[in-house]
Amino acid sequence: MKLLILLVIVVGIIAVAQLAKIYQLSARLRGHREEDISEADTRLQGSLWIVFMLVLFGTTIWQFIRYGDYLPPSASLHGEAVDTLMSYNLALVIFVFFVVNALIFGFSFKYRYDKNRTAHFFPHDTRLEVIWTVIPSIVLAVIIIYGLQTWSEMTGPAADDSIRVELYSKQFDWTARYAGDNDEFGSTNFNLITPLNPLGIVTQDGIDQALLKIEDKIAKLNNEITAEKGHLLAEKLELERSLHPADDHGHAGHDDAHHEVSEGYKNNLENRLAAIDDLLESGAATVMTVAAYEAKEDKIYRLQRHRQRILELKNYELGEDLNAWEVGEDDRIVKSEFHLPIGREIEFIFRSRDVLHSAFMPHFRAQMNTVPGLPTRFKITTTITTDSMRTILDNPDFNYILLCNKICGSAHFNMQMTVVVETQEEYDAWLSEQKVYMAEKN
Ligand SMILES: [Cu+2]
Repeated sequence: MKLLILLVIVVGIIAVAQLAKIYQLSARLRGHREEDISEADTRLQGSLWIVFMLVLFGTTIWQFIRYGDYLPPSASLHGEAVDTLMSYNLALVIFVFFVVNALIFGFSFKYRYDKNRTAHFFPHDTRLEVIWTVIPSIVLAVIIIYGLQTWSEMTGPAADDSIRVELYSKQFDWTARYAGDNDEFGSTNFNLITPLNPLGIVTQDGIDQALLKIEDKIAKLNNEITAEKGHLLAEKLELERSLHPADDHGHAGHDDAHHEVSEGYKNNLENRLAAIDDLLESGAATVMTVAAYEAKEDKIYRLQRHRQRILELKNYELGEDLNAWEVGEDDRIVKSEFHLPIGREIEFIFRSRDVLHSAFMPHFRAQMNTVPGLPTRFKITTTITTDSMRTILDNPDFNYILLCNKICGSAHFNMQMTVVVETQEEYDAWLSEQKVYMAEKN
């Protein structure tokens, strides 16, 4: 069947090519040149411009009717400003679109070839040049100034009574952080990031935890390399040489003196030798390549440096300001869903652990890149609760959403969080139930 279809297509192409050839031949026989175009042809082509223009305008208008209302109503105050800005820009673009296309297609039709018409020589007109330079400049300036104004309102300083929420991105999830009763976020340091402290909040607990984790890792690596067979054998040889110096002829007198002083030391060596023999006989000794051994040594070195950085942070960075250690202790950490009260100004602070992500909350018309090492921010004022929006959209399953809008890796699609907008009382109740930072440790 497929072969048949292919055959029909091939035969069809050959037929068309042959027809074109016949047409050329017959035209030549009739004394026509290929480049001569009949008046009927010109009229047809000219009318086709108009037909195309009408189809283009028609489908554009149809798309606006069909898809123009693709967004649910804005659920934030500044979202309304963004929507107005977008509508204004869109109206302008549509107006220009219709004018320019009407001129292009209309003139193509009106000035189609006519052998009785001679072209008018019109090389330059200063007035025309000024008009089509100045008008677009003014329009563009208005667009830019209006856009900048809306932008600076969204990113301007937040009010004192605004609620601050930190959104922390990493491959591949979001974490929200709320300041505790002290209304202040604890400072953070990436050196302190551990599974129990994913945001690296600086507190005594956080530091102890990170140090413990590092000690564990160093101890484990140390065990691995001290049980290496080649090194054990070398150590054994060394120990045996120290324990039986008699093998080393010519220094007997000196060794006797040494023997007297270090009876305890000798015991230590013997114990170590016995331990090595146990390891070798039990088969617990490992064999690794020189490269693997050195890689582990290098890892230990880097962990020690990490430990050093934490100790320095402990000693110098916060130093005298004892309060700084406690600020973060009541921070609340929230995963998978976060809540906002209705009618309040919310200031979002965005941070990223690893790569660029983008926090996108389409219903609030809010989007901001999250940049490693550079906190970004954005403020909105909520206007519609989740419940009201469900009624408006007639969709009982509707939820506001935060999602990542920057392709950040393999599980990017899964990087989202539900946002719940509710009354102040509901919000307060919810927040008080949220996990206090590292609470499970105490
Ligand atoms: Cu992402």
